[in-house]
Amino acid sequence: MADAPDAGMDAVQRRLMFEDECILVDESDNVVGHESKYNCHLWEKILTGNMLHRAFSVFLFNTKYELLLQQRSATKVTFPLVWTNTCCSHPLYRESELIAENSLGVRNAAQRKLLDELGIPADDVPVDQFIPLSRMLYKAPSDGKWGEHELDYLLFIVRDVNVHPNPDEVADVQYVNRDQLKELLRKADAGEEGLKLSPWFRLVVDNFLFKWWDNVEKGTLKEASDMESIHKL
Ligand code: DMA
Ligand code: MN
Repeated sequence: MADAPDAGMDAVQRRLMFEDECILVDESDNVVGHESKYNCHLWEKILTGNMLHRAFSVFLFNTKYELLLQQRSATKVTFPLVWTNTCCSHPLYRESELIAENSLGVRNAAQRKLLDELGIPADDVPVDQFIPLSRMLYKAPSDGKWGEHELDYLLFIVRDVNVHPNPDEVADVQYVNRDQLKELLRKADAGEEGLKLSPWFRLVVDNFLFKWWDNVEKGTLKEASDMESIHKL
């Protein structure tokens, strides 16, 4: 018999897989239910059932306008060891993270996970400082058993913060300027040093990031925000 999908799963990640209850949405981002993180990320279920769920991706810049990247830990069930934007996760099916107004639920979740994954104190990332820029819908396989199908809120924040990565979540971190990111993209494309980028980070890089980086530098992120659109990528 084939192994169960969770055979050999890291204990910390297993707990999150069964305790975290994700928010199921339709393609217009209306809440239609809830489902365990485990079921939401099983590729077989993604392909057959409706496991589209709400997610967020934080892009944190310091005041030198460098972007903080993280490398996911080796124990992450989906996309281990890939380099990606500052922090990604899911708002959970709970009152504080379901608040739709001004994406407050998602911003509350972002503050929670920046502390959990990167040890960034909540005071360093006040919820009113996150600027939701847009939403994107995408599907991506991780390996044979796991993947993503998400409606992802893209949140930007410009702050100098204290960072203490949690080794259960994060293998490494680095700040990059535009040229350093371009060099990482080149290496990933060339397959150099085994460097891999997450599919959702790559979608944001290819479709939006450098344009929005201009807005970061000019202090015009709010003007760039478009929360009416959902980009199907
Ligand atoms: C899921 O991130 C969200 C996106 C945008 C890919 P994740 O796998 O890091 O979630 P978690 O940190 O909750 O494990
Ligand atoms: Mn997900």
